[in-house]
Amino acid sequence: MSSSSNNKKLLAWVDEIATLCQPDNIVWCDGSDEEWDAMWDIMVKGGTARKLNEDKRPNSYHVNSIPADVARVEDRTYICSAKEEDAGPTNNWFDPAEMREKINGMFSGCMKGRTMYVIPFSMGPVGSDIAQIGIELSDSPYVVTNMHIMTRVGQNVLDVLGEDGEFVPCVHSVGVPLAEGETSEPWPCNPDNRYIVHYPETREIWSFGSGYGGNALLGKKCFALRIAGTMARDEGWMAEHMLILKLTNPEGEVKFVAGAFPSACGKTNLAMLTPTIPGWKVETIGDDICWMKFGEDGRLYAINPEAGFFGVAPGTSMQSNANAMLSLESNAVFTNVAETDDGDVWWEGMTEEAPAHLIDWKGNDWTPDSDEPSSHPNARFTARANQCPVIADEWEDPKGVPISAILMGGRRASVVPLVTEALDWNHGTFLGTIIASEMTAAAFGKLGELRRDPMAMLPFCGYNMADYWGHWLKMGQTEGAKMPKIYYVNWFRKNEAGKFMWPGFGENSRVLKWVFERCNGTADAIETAIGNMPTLDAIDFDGLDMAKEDIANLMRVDTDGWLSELAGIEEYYATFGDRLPEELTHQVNALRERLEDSKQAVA
Ligand code: O2Y
Ligand code: MN
Repeated sequence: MSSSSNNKKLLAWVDEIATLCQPDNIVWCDGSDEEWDAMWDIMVKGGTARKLNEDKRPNSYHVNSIPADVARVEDRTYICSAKEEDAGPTNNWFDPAEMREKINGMFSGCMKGRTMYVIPFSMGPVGSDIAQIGIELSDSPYVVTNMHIMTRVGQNVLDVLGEDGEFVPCVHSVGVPLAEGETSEPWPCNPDNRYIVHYPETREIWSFGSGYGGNALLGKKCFALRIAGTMARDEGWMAEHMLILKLTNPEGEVKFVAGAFPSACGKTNLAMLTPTIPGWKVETIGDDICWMKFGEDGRLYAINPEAGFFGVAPGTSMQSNANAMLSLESNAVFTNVAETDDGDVWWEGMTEEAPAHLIDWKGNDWTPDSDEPSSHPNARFTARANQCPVIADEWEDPKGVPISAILMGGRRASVVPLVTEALDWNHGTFLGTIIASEMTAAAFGKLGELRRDPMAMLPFCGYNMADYWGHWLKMGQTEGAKMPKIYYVNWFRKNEAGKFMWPGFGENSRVLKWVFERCNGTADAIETAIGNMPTLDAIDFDGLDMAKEDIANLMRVDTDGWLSELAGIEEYYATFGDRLPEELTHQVNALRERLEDSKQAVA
């Protein structure tokens, strides 16, 4: 296990960080199976990990963190742009010079007694024009193994980097140096001192104090969204929090669809869904992140920059997402789930009946009568994308796949109908800016409360959100651009009894079918004040056991509801001051006019 580089900038930077962090050893990672085994050997011996029963789940491991380090920490995530207004009101800004001083202090000697791993990784197929290279320096073997799954790690990345290629430098430390002879805690972290720091102008990432998920696997949210977002703005492409799926109709015609949904709104399930309508097929390109660049034909071509899934375990089952379950049958990592008596893993919702006895994620005996769930609500599986039974043939195509439609939506109990087609790109951009969703376990906040989550990018936009909206609008004005159609969807509308009206999961294929046919110009719609809506018979509801009343309600344009949303939208927009693109004010005014006109027409 070793790799090498002659990239002068990389070699100098590794030296510089080693001098600062003072690790006992430096290991250059090569992404090999031997390296995987060696890392797990260290973690099993150190009490961090447990190998799962080889007969049940080959080559897979279970790790539990400590309760203080279980999710992304948005309140400790910083954007250090030179000017505060360039980070904007939705980000935690910190003065870059002051942060550099802090970082120098924190990272000084922070890897003593540990090994610093140099992890060369590619976000996207190695060598693709849309892919980017990062190097993560980390003192966590858990990070090394998860990066093996989530990204492409190895010598081939360093080969593409060559002598003078560019990379995004990512430094990560759990923030717990060891004194001479001291051994590591099973889950080392420094929860009172967590800093997830981004320098958008110099394209650097520094993460301290957490070993978990998005805080530590720096290729994911930190690079692929926050830093890549600023690269995309500067270079005329898009880095989005979107799934990508391949949709095939019964005649074998294919379209690729992207989808922006806030964390924990079922992106992984939608990306892998099993259609309930005969003859239709959904295959997966990616479940979380999408990078899109214009092709020569003016269309947006997308890649999934990741190589694996870091999915929420609780609620994932053969019923809710069989393809995810089948992806994690081997070569997988499980974090903060429960341990079964036969050496496997279990989480709430995996089976209808819970096992009679488990060891919960905190290491305690657990029975179905226990007061707490056996797994943490943000427990995760890390699974290789190439193990997904419905991974699309094109998922590693270096050219990317042409996107025909973008779905966007949050979790709205009222007002927002099942599906609305945007009138054009600018209107679709406007709909993206007004996405709102309920709080989830993946982020700190009050459960159940609504928060605005434009384009599902609130925690992930590495610069001023209003400028990001401006970038969307500018993309649509690019000469020769053939932008995807945009659809605003809501799977979560409730009826008067407070029950979800739409069954979701595989039934979402009915909406996908309408979208596909709209892209082909073969499905009906009527223009309403809020956009183009399917006529009642345009969506295939055949065989769906749903009350007619609920179907009508799902599609109803709630004119008064939308009118009362407008004040909230304007109030939200006002927080961006003069950075707000004028076009969005125009969109609100135009929507108000259309709503008032339609109200008058009815009266
Ligand atoms: O809590 C974490 O560290 C993971 S958050 C996450 C993981 C995979 C995909 N999406 C998300 C998210 O929060 O959007
Ligand atoms: Mn996500």
